[in-house]
Amino acid sequence: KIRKAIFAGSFDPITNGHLDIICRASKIFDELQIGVLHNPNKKGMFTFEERVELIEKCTNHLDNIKIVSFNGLLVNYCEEHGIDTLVRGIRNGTDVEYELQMAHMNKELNPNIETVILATNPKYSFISSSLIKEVLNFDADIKNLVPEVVLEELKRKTNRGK
Ligand code: COD
Repeated sequence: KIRKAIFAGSFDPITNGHLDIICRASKIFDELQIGVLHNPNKKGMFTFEERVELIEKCTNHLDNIKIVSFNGLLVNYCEEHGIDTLVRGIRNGTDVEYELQMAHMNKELNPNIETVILATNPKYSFISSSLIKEVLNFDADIKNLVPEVVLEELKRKTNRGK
């Protein structure tokens, strides 16, 4: 049986923390879908198309990745596409509480789907898309925190950053 998993998120934008989870999960499963939340009502810094394009550019060295869009309940998307595992990442205790709550809700919604939680690589434990956008406002050097293509795009969009 082919093991299909999905790593879902907003990815606004993708960071080195996300990418690390993607690379590690792609070794565990036969196919890893990257589920990009498509919510036209939620305005982020990057459009849906831009977020997808950035993920494409930094995952093209992996051959079992598929970038997909979803809206509505994630477990429904999984059911419709034969996916039985949700991959999530945790950075700290706050993430643990949030992820456990989501895992339990998703289990309630569909008991056939498992959540697999990977612990962050410690060197990325403080990285989040929102903190990156915040420090960029102050021209911070974020080159170790996001993939090169993301850095270029962030600099282009904001005229800030190093
Ligand atoms: N290191 C390791 N992991 C990381 C790092 C890092 N530095 N940064 C982020 N991550 C992990 C996050 O913990 C998360 O697991 C994943 O990467 C994605 O993160 P984000 O922030 O891009 O996306 P989220 O967490 O906001 O995405 C939430 C979903 C969109 C997946 C969720 O809201 C959802 O499934 N929505 C659809 C509706 C639904 O089904 N709701 C019911 C949920 S119970």
